[in-house]
Amino acid sequence: MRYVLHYYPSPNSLKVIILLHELELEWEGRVVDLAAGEQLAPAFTAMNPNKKVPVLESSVGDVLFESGAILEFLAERNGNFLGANESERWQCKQWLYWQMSALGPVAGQAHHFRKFAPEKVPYGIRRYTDETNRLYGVLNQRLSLVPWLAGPYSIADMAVWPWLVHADWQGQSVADFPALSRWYQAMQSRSAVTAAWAAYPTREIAPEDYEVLLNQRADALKPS
Ligand SMILES: N[C@@H](CCC(=O)N[C@@H](CS)C(=O)NCC(=O)O)C(=O)O
Repeated sequence: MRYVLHYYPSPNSLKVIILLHELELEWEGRVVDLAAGEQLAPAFTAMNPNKKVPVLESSVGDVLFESGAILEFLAERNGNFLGANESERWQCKQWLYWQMSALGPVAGQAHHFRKFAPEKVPYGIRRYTDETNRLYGVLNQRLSLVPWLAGPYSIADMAVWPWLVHADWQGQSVADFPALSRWYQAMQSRSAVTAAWAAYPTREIAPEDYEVLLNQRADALKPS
């Protein structure tokens, strides 16, 4: 089985790249240039009507979007990183959904208001900086009880770590949270994480290049 990952150097893509390395799968990465609007092209929209990366294709015709679903799909198909028993599996899903519904969207808004918004909105900056800080505290509490989020290492850890590599964009410091720091370093010492990070092109994109990302409404969904 071979896979193609349509991605961009962003946390939601990095989590899938880590899992592809952990599972030692055969895969090829194709960068979708978001600033150039490649995610709006009909060929991409046919794979993901939500017009966002990542998207995974398999050599037998599977096409999936939403990074959490992609992580579950690959982990289930390969029988690894989901927890070893029923209780761990539910812990894994619980923390995965927490990342997808809380940490990702909130930290993403912190990136937006602190780094990319064309106007400085103090309420938005404060709201998302503080809520991200609270979520780091939630992680710290959990990780003071268990080595990894689900107990054993799982896709939940792979989903969360990429959101912490940009802690400075969120006005946070992982070092302020002792248990989280211990876990963060344990993540960094995994060879799959190192390999994923090494191949992850960091891009500094000027705010004006984000025009296409910041100004989409429903009419951006019309076929072009
Ligand atoms: N919930 C989605 C979020 C995907 C997402 O927001 N992707 C961003 C990059 S991190 C994107 O493709 N943005 C392009 C756009 O908004 O036009 C997932 O986890 O896959």
